[in-house]
Amino acid sequence: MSANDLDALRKEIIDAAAAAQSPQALDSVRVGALGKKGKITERMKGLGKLDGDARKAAGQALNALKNEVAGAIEARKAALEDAALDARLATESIDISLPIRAEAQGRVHPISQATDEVVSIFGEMGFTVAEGPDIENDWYNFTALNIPPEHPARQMHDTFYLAADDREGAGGEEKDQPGVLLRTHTSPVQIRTMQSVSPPIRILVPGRTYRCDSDMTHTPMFHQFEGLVIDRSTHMGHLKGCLIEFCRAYFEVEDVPVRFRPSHFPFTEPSAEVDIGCTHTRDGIEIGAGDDWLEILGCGMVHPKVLANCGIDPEEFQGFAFGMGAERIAMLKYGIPDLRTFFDSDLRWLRHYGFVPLEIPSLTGGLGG
Ligand code: 2NL
Repeated sequence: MSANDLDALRKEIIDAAAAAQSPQALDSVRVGALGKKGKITERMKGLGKLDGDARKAAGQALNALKNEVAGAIEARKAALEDAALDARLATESIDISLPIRAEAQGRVHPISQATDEVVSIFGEMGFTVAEGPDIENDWYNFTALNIPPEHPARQMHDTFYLAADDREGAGGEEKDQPGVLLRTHTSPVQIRTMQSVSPPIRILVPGRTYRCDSDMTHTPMFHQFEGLVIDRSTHMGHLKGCLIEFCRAYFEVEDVPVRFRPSHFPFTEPSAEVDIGCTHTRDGIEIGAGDDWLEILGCGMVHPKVLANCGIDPEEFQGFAFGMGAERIAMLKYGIPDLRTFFDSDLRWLRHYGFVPLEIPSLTGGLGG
């Protein structure tokens, strides 16, 4: 094997590597030169036939050639990979100077907007949000709340009871267990919270609720916000301060008149309904000073029996609770005249009454609406 021979082989392999246009083609060049039956490998095998100094010289020359060829193949491989990456990046490039398209399209539903606003107001006062299941049983929805068995709310025509066959895992012993229902208020969430965490408690509970009722002013599914505060010395003054502050923040009228009117709920004692001042105008209702009153929420001091039902000692702790209809307070603030339109999924309605997503309500940034 002459030096000329080796030079020719070197040129042949290095030219082939440089000409390879793909990793596969390059690998064929590698196998043809350095593989088990490759041209360099075959020549290495032939070294055994030589002897002494000739073998040593030829071995060194072949080794040098092998290293040089391997280096050239590696370099070509890196170049091919770079080129492939450049090509991919070129096809995947995006023009970040284009305007965002979705911004002008989507709208936040007034119920979501009202929820964000109410959560933000009570959040500022130290409340956290609590949630729970829509499917409940009559202990959590009624019994724990001191609502007696003969109470009208428990009747079939006021509450959606689940037929045994519709229940998860129906059959067996569960089939005989009565009173699985769709919650008629969010209060079961407060019951579950009182059972599982020890006071002090300060929670706001937004959520869907269900009643077997459908006409101009009632829909079978609607939304509520309820709140619960429990501590050692929570009293009626805290209830009043908290709810007056809420009315002012939510309706964004600093001196809106607020009136507490005695009322009755089985789960609170004493109980009250809260009205705010308003004027009826040609265009609808204006919130603020005026000679009319508008009922917006119910509240009271949690009944000692309700505390005891949840394992809280009424001698040691007391607290207040409140509840309001989400659709109702959204209609009042945003001037939406008809409850039923909330559930029509009409995009023209949503474009009119909906909110721009990036304007997130906060007390400092403005609640919007
Ligand atoms: C209304 C009145 C109210 C409550 C809800 C409540 C919950 C527990 C204990 C005591 Cl666990 N009370 N919730 C209290 C008073 C009134 O809602 O008019 N809602 C639309």
